[in-house]
Amino acid sequence: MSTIVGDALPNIPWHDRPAGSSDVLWRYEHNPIIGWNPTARTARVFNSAVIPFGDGFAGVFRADHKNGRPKLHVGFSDDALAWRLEDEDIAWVDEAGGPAPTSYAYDPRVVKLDDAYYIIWCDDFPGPSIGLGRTTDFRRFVRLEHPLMPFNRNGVLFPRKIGEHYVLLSRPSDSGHTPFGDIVLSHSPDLTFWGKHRLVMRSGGEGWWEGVKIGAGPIPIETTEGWLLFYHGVSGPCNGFVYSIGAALLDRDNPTRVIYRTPNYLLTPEKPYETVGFVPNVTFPCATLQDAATGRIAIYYGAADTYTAVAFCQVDELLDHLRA
Ligand code: BMA
Repeated sequence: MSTIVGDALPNIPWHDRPAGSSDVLWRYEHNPIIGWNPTARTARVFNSAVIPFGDGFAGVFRADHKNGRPKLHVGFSDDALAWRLEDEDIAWVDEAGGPAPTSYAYDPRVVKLDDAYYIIWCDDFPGPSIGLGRTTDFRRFVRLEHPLMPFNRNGVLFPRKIGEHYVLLSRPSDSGHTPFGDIVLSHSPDLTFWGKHRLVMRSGGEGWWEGVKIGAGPIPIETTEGWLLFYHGVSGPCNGFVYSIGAALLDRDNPTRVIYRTPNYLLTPEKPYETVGFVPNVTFPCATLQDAATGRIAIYYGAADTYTAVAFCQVDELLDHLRA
């Protein structure tokens, strides 16, 4: 039985766990779903966000252009696996309707909040900070005030107010590749003014796989037992960072309280599309689709800063795994 609080999603992409596997999170056998040079202008599409939209799905994709700069692109899909990506990046406007281009933009998340879709990403402030924007139709995209000051590279909104406040997870950083990082949480009454900052989880935990830094992944999933948060955990062997995927359960009314946290990663770079690419050894989750009727979850992650890949799990099995 599912413990997910939310809507049924009968058209969620799904493949059963492969025979012989006991993994809590298993990869889609046809990964990656987006490979090198997916459009004329773009070299690599990864660390991207998808969401149910209309009869199908929409997405906001991190696309590194052939000049090396990341931008955000829209895509649409009927099955959330085969994507029609636009070659032009999003033409942002400001709240007055004037052009508001990004100099770079990466690692988007998308969430439906109230009557609109909000996009949150790493933006140039100058220097990395959190950008926020809104759309209702995935055609017109409006940039809003930056929620946080530089430097911060990783913003994730909760899908509803908790009590009186919208809630944002982030990972304060430096302006470079940041050899540290914890997950903090901020509150806002209006999505403009943010405060009451609180520490949620620190890097380290019990494992070296998350010893350098951790950051929230997809929009947290509400369950009857708490908020299910997939996150990235980074270790620092001698030849660079390694990004793996873990999960935690946060208190439903007070998400600064961590109820469970995986001692071991759930997924780490193993497959060639995860270990070989523009940045080897990266699995970086940015979105999920979930079906409250069956408890199925599809997780979208960037692989090796090059590919888009999908993994699956069943919410009850994951909660049992976290409790163990
Ligand atoms: C992080 C972000 C991600 C990227 C990762 C590995 O700091 O920049 O976009 O996937 O590094 O390069």
